[in-house]
Amino acid sequence: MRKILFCYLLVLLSFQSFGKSEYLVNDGEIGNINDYYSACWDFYNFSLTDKSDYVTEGKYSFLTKGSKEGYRSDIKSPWIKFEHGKVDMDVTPYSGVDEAKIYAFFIPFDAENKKNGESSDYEYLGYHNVNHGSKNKDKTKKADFNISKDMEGELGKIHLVFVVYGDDVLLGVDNIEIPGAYYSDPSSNCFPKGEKKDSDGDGVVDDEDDYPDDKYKAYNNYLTQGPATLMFEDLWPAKGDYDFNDLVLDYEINRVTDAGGDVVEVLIDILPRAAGAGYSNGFGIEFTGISPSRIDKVEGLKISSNSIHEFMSNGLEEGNEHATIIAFDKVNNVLTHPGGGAVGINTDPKFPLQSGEKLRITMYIRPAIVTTRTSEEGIKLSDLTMENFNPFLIVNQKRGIEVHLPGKMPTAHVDKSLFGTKEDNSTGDEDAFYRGKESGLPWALNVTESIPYLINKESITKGYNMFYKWAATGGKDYPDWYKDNNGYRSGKALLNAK
Ligand SMILES: [Ca+2]
Ligand SMILES: [Ca+2]
Ligand SMILES: [Ca+2]
Ligand SMILES: [Ca+2]
Repeated sequence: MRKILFCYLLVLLSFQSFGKSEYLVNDGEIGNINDYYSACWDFYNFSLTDKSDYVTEGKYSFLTKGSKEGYRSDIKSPWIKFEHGKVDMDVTPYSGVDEAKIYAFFIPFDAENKKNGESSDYEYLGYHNVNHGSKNKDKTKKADFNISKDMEGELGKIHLVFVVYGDDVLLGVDNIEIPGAYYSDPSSNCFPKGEKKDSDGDGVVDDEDDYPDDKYKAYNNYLTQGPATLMFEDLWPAKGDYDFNDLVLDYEINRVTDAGGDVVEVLIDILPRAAGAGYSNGFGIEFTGISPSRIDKVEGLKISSNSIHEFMSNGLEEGNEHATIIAFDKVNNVLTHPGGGAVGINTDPKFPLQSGEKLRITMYIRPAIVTTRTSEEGIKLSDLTMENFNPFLIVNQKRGIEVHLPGKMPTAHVDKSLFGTKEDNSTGDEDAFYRGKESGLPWALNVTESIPYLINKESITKGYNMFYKWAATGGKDYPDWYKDNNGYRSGKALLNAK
């Protein structure tokens, strides 16, 4: 708004040259005091009048009041690059004004003051006393203040303080002239041109700060460009029907960093889309490498009162080496079964699609602690990449049965006796975990964009024609198997609840 307005104000604001010097002039003739605010002037206890009895010159003048005890009003200029000369104005004390004192100050720019840029180191420029005088009719007087040679080129504002004495009286002000060039940027909170405002003082200017009013947060850092899809097969270590829809969810992870680059919050958005399962499954995420003690608290989990999980006071699951959240312990907490004998939720097109409950889980990171005895590094973005993202399914309320992405390690709660049984080929070699004996096929998929999933009992190879080639080559061929490229998908086998 300010920007648009300013374009036309630039035309209206007069800049005048007297000889060598340039002057910023305010004669009130824009006619609306709000437009002056928009152009970075400040007025306190002033109005703009067009009542001819109180207009000094032109159609408009600024007007303030007086009182017996003295009535205070102020005018503050925009930022100005000063030139040598005089701050000058017309002052009209109307009938009854005993005395009007005008004090002028120079406010230098202070880049350290990110709130408004004004230095507290005012410079007093002088003082004028005008009065109505018993004989004079309402006569306009000049008040001027010297801008010395050594102030030339300085960036600052002029602050005028008026104290008007007289019972119920009025004082007019017009034709304020200040030697120098207009230097405010109305599109940047009226900061000087080229100087940026940093409202919360965290060292990141407002324009670049995703949290301009929160000094503890500065940037959003998304793990993926838009939502990504996770799909699970829950009969591990058996192969199962391979429809990968026993749990389907979309997720988005935002790692919020402060100005120093430390992660302060992890925001995990989860949209449950389908649960084509007879089992009551749960879903968790381990942040590999992040110690549970580094988490201050976790909010937004959907946990049943009779949960099989135990939790630490900060909300993480108890007993893990790495920080682990249980987003929901039962899929029914976030997706409602349609009833009517449907197998699962949102995998049978004959039943109405249910909308899943969106979860926003916030994991607050404890600030790094640096004392004389210990020095703890902050958690950086590089500590929270896809490498550290270890989501998993907890199968049918059995804590020991976890299904992870291929090559990811289980949590401390896993029942190790299941590894290497049935189709599972998990061995001592980390990369072999959660890969099948046949062609290394996985039980969980993480696709960094949101994709459709399979109708109940349709193998993923029926919906995604390149899937098998991708999986059987260990990901070498068709790394883009999930894309909607020509010949890649068979729509008949796919559903897309969101
Ligand atoms: Ca005027
Ligand atoms: Ca900031
Ligand atoms: Ca901030
Ligand atoms: Ca299945």
